[in-house]
Amino acid sequence: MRLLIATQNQNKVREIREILEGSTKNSGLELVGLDEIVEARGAPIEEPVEDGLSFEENARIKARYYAKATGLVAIAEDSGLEVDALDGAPGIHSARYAGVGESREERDRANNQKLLRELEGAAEAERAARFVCALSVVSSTGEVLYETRGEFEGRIGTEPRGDGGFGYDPLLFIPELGKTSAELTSEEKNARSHRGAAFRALAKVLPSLLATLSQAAGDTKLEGER
Ligand code: ITT
Repeated sequence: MRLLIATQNQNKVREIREILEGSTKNSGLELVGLDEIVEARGAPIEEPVEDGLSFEENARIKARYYAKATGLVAIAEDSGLEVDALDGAPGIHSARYAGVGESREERDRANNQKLLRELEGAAEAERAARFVCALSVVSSTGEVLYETRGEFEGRIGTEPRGDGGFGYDPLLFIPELGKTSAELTSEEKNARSHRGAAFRALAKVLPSLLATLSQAAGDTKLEGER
């Protein structure tokens, strides 16, 4: 069975593949990226309008949209950074917080600069923050099959540190490790991250989810034969 990793963000795709690798190996499951579908079709898939009011709503919007667009079971996630001193901002607006930049790298850089500006003069205790990842799995017929959320706690540093990861990783400092998320190896980040937590929770229920889907597919076939 093919499962779509429904995101246009290649950094997310890389991390999701790493996190799910152990649970999908020899499982009969194939993880497919949007880039493979686009290449096979020779036509791009437009991005959906993410007009939900929460990470959960946006994850579901994306999973529904890409499941419909591809006819596959789609796993989408909406993620971002919540900063306590900013009442949870940038939150669901994390990807385009600074509102500028053509490329992802430019946007990430501008977002990080804006965040540091907004927090200028904020004391350490006010810089508490977390990454959030809401995950939604939707069947090809639009049925929500599974949803969960993961979080990754830290605090916002006073300057970017590290070259790993993407987005706000150079700014999320993890006090217990004395490092930012961008200074962790991908294994270290995945073991603690919001995305790691959400996708490991999914990995646990994947076998029963797939059994339900195969059963449903079998039932439909039987009905067709009647
Ligand atoms: P899709 O909607 O296609 O999945 P996107 O990058 O637009 O891709 P989101 O709308 O979920 O995804 O925005 C996520 C943003 O939150 C991302 O661009 C980063 O700025 C930030 N973010 C999420 N997870 C992160 C992580 O693990 N490390 C650093 N920044 C992260």
